[in-house]
Amino acid sequence: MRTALAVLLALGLPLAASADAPHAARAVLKDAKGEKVGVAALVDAQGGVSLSVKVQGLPPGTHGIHVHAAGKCDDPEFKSAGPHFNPAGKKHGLKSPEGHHAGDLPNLTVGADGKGELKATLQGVTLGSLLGAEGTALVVHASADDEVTDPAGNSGARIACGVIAHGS
Ligand SMILES: [Cu+2]
Ligand SMILES: [Zn+2]
Repeated sequence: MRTALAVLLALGLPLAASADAPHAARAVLKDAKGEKVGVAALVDAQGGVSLSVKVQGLPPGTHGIHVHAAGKCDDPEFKSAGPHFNPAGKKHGLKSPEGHHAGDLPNLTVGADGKGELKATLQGVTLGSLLGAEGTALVVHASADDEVTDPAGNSGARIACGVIAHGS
């Protein structure tokens, strides 16, 4: 992506849409077996980053989903993704009076067909911060996020993970 941009710049082509910071990012969610179970698209929006996630092949029910602070999904338990993305040092939970983490999101509901969708805005976040040196990852959990218990809303095991990367 960077290389392609450099080539375009060198050719002097108009780049109105790419003049400043990154505008779009994506994540491909994979389960512990490495199977693709979803995709997420992220775009800069007013006051934050708007996120759109679509999943398939996940267990039906309500699942916690968060942006985590490291762009790594290396081990099957996805511990490498680290804790929730929390540059402001807040506590966990969209309903926490001392919260919330910048990476906290509403729960993802998966239907009986294994499919689910979530659209939400990460308030006060920029794509630039998500794509920083450490990177970030989107993680889906086995259980619902209670949206208040620190540090992860009792949302249980990490069942899918995708590194957030440049691209649309
Ligand atoms: Cu999480
Ligand atoms: Zn959190």
